Amino acid sequence: MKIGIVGMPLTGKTTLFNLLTGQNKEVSTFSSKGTKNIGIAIVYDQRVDFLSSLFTPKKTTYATIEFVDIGGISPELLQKDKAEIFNLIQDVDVLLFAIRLFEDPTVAGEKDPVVQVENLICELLLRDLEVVENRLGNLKKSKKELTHDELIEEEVLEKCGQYLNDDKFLSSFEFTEDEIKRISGFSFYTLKPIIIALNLSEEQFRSNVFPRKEELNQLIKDNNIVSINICGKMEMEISQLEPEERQVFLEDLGLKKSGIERLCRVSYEHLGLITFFTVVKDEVRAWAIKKDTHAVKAAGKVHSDIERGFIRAEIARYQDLVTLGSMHTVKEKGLLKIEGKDAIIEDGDIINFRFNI
Ligand SMILES: Nc1nc2c(ncn2[C@@H]2O[C@H](COP(=O)(O)OP(=O)(O)OP(=O)(O)O)[C@@H](O)[C@H]2O)c(=O)[nH]1
Ligand SMILES: [Mg+2]
Repeated sequence: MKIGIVGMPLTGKTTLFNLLTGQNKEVSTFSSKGTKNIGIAIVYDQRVDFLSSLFTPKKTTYATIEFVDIGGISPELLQKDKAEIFNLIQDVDVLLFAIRLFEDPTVAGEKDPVVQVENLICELLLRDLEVVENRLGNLKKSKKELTHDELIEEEVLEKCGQYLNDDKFLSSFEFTEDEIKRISGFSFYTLKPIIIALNLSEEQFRSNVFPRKEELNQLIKDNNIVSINICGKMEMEISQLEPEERQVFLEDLGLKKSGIERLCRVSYEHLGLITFFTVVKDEVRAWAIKKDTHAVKAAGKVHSDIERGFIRAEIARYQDLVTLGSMHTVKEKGLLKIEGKDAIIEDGDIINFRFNI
């Protein structure tokens, strides 16, 4: 999964990036127009640790999330610069809005959180509308007669244009499967799920009291967004401490879990993701997939060859393994299921794919 961190200038995007990835990129009181930071965060999962202690593999691989941190987006930017910034996050699966609530007179930038959210929403709508209009313009200009496919594409894009002109996200509409296929190549931003990180000062974070809370909650609800509170600066500093020290400082902030663990939980829930595990070739590994995925598609996540040559999936439940203590006993008790292509994968399934190519 790939998450793009977007926000207006100086809202704490790079601070958030650092706290999520444990990196130490420069944060400054000057706007950093041209940046692009990329980092990987591990999706910590205690079940992986258990499997690893049981199977003692050579390698243990947690699921990961890739983060992209970009320069701030503001109405004052030139169209060309905006387009450049947006291009950097065209292929992300999720948009993470960094919304600033902390107050600091030495840091310039938009202070009103509602204005920040509305601004970003507006930019996303404009971007998508521009893509729609460009493509429609090209189709209309075409000297050749439009093919059957192009005519359908035109129709779908006109529908998209109407939604966007009404200030509505494309994600709020029920497209048919065929329509989704036809527009998937455009990487529309308003089709991407959004998570908001409210970047609070320590005091706001501790009290959970901050300006425009009601209006923010309404905006979040109206646009099918979820939000998470962070205490950017403080949490970034904590994430850079030695692991033993981290927990003490987090608990002092009233937190059980780190920023990345909280964000993972929220994003897995919001995106409807679950985890399955594989134990092969001396590697224990966690994989994230959408709920209700079929076994053959889960196989494809591991390797396209396994999907192509899929024979069956042998599935054990994580909880059964914990209770019984070994794969051997799970099998003995008849709890190892042999499933075909269409079996629905559940959270915590430990899968051995049988395939032939
Ligand atoms: N007081 C306070 N300052 C913060 C917090 N988060 C970020 N800052 C400060 O705000 C300034 C900008 O932070 P960055 O993380 O660089 O912000 P950004 O959104 O990446 O900025 P650009 O990339 O320039 O748009 C820095 O001086 C940070 O130290 C916070 O939670 N509290
Ligand atoms: Mg930055």
